[in-house]
Amino acid sequence: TARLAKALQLTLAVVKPDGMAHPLVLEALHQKILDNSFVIVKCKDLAWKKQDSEKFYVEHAGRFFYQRLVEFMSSGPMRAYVLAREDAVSHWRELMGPTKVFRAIYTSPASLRGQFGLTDTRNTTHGSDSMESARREIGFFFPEFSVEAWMQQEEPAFR
Ligand code: RTP
Ligand code: MG
Repeated sequence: TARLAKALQLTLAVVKPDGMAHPLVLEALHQKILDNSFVIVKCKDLAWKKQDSEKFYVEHAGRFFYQRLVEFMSSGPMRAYVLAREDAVSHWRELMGPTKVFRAIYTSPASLRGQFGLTDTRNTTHGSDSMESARREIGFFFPEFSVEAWMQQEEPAFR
């Protein structure tokens, strides 16, 4: 029904290069997807050139961590997911844990960053921080996918 589709949100989740290099990150992430009733709408592996990285993180241009961030994000393979769930954006952020690794370990040891984060930059995963960011970021990673069209379905369909 339309009600079902309206309750759903989409978010973008990305396993960053450090997460792809760790043998347990994908397993832990998939377990969280299952335990929390997320649906995987899209999934793909990709790798960025430095220009992709700079474009995606343009809002952080000039910050002290920008250079290492863009180099890190173009240093190896990534896996991107479009995830659907009620309240997907904030729920996924919760499962990732805080950005900074000390805070993640200290306040959310069971989160992905709490378990696997290496540094404040090499923090395992990305998750959109709002529905607006999710729309922009899903478009960046999956240009062929239409969030609008997906959301307008009477109920989620998988073709
Ligand atoms: P994201 O956008 O990736 O979900 O992360 P976030 O909202 O939790 O953090 P944000 O402040 O938007 O920063 C984006 C990414 O930049 C790297 N970062 N490094 N102090 C540092 O070294 C630092 N601060 C941020 C992280 O990879 C962070 O996810
Ligand atoms: Mg952010």
